[in-house]
Amino acid sequence: MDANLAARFLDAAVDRGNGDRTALLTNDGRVTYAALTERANRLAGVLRALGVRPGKRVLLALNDGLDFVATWFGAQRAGAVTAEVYTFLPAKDYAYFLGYTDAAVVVVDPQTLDRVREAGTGGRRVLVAGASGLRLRDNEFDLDVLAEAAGPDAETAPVGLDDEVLWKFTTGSTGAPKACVHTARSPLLSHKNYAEGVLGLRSDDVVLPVPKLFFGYARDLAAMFPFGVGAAGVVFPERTTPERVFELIARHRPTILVNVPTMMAAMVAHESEQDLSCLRLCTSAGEALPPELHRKWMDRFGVEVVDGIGSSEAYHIFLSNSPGFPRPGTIGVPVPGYDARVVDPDGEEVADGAVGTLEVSGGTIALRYEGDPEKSARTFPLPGTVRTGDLVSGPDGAFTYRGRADDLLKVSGVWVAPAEIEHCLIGHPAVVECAVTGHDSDGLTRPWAYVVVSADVGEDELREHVRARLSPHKTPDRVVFMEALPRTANGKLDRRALR
Ligand code: 3SK
Repeated sequence: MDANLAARFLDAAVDRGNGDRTALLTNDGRVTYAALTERANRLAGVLRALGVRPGKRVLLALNDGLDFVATWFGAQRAGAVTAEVYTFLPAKDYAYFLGYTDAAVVVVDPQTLDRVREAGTGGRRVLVAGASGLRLRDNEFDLDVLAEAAGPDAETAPVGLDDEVLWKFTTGSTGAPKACVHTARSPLLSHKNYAEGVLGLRSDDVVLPVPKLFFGYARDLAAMFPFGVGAAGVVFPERTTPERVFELIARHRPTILVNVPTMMAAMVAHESEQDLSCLRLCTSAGEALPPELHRKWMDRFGVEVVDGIGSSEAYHIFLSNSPGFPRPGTIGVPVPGYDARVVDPDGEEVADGAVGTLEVSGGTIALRYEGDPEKSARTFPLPGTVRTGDLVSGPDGAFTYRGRADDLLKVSGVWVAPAEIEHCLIGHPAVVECAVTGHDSDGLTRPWAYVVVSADVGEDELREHVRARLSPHKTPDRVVFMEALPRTANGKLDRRALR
């Protein structure tokens, strides 16, 4: 069967008789599978007319909504390679992504248009969603006008399982973001093994994502995987705040919340009464979920958490807990289809329970980082294997996350994982979020903690909280109180900014 993702996720749903079912819940109302498929078809025609040929990149700098999803699937229908980026980037970052992807077409909306213009599009075609009333320039096209003119039926470009169809960007926390190049096999296998196999996604599910759709974790779970089972996703353009999440839960009564630890902490700290009884699951990924936060979440909301770890390199979540088997403080076991090894710096497997770096093999590992053969060779030592750079111990029933190998601190001659101190601090009732980094003190590295608190608490009390629970050298030299911790676009802690 053809592996074109538009055929596999949209046409298959319509063919199964789901045309009238809800595919998306947007601020403008519900969108059926038939309507989404027609919009995607029209946009496939538009992209073709603008010169997009199979294998060419289409860059999305679009806020979440119907047009994000329809353009994405339209580009897939046309055989293009999709890549999507955050919508609050400065112009210089769009210049980077435009050059790096060499996109044939960039799709923007009124909010991103000016910064993309400032970035300089170099004669590329710019497709503008929601352009009505805007004065467009040369090479800029009104998406609605072109979609109206395009036919509702579109040719589906033949795509094989091994064809490159999408790029997922790394967060760029250690340099410029790189694209992990994926074939059609990656989303199809992740859907089968994680969404259906682990989460048990079913047709009556409604999935609400906390991160925005440019982050593959959210895009796949809210605007692709549900379509494989006739379920629905909620998409909304506004920034996600706890208030907005609560409001969307009340309005759409989702069954699955796709969450990240930082939002879980903010939701727990929110004082208002909330009814989350519609949720059957809350996924947590993107960062480690401290066991204490997991406990606070359960005490407050009682919604089961399915904690896992994924990456753009591995396409999606590759280790996870599963519904009915929560193991707080762990990231679970390999998702079906993956093998995980914990290795020492020489690549030798460490003893059971010892800490080492995680290597994962499976059918969804990226082919390469586009344009970076050295980094690709270091990260993907064999086809289908990725060195994640994550420190873990396990299996012992399930893997435990110990931090990023490159975040380790050498304090008093001993390696210290910031995650251990962070997990301890979050156990203090007043601590909502925290991060620990190394601070240079006369040539020696000392741990400093940065905390967001919900109640009056002093530095000494927090240092004492750690001293009473961990070895003395792990007590932070300083505790810095902050309004919020710096975060990358997809909600991960930005340690570089803290340092
Ligand atoms: O955490 C990540 O970086 C990630 C990336 C892609 C898909 C899923 C996840 C959790």
